[in-house]
Amino acid sequence: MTIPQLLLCLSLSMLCISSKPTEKKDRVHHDPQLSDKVHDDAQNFDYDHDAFLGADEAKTFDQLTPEESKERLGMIVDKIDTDKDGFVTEGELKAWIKKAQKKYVYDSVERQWQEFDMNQDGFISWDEYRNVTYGTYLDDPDPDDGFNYKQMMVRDERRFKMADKDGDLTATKEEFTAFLHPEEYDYMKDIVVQETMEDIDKNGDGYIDLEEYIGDMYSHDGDADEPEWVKTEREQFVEFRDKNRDGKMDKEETKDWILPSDYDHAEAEARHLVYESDQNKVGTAPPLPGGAPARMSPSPHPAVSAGAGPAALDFTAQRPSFPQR
Ligand SMILES: [Ca+2]
Ligand SMILES: [Ca+2]
Ligand SMILES: [Ca+2]
Ligand SMILES: [Ca+2]
Repeated sequence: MTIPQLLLCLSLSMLCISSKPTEKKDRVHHDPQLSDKVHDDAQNFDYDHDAFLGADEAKTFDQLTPEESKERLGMIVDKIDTDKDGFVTEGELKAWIKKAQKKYVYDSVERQWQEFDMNQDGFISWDEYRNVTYGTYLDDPDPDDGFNYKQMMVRDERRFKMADKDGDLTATKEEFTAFLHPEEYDYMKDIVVQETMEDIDKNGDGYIDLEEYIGDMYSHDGDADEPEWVKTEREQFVEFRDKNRDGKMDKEETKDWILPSDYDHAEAEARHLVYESDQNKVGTAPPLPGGAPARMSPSPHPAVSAGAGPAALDFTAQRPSFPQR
């Protein structure tokens, strides 16, 4: 897909994201929503802007003049085209939307990085992490809460070593991200399952039975009757969680529960945009002789300018009279 095509078809894009019901205590790791805005293009394009830019960046765009918006958006589209061949592939688009979707992960790592990298060498060693997090306890172990801290430290060390791919007991930024957000990394999924099972498996037999499962999300507190949602959870356990019907959840069953293979919104959106652009055939640049893709015009792209239609990504478009954020 060419860049002008992308910009035009973004204007026609509809992101179909269904909101999930919130549960009392959710152990399940879902991908974050692409936006928390209501998606109704008839009102405004806030939803699409969030999905494409991330909420913070989209907010920034609201403050810009039309000229500034055009320039910024042009630069962003250039960035999506990572191999700089003038075409945006489905893969490039998906990677971009995913990055916006996961921005909170990278932001949280950035926030914590300075705090832990004591000697500022660009790495976080296990010693640095341990000293910052448990230094006070290690200096003066309090026998009353000591057990808890020790347990937490042992658990952190195990997870740190798992994230530390090359085993040098020092985390690069990538390894530290895997440590702080293990659910985002395939190679960390086993330890996410292990930690969750340890939390819930009160009798320590290595399985989660029905009472342990319910006990993790609901405490009776003397209530005679269980609320309706707890009854539903009991049914869920029997019908869906305990797949082999032996009355308890093993590792695999727990993994299917807490790390479901969610519908991939980023992939769906990327595929949708590519599909739309094939339908529209608007703004296609003729291929160069020999079939080589034509290099698109440098930013700001004409397609980003005001008046290019009710573009979802046209940050210069006149909005309907709804209150601005
Ligand atoms: Ca360091
Ligand atoms: Ca390492
Ligand atoms: Ca158990
Ligand atoms: Ca089972």
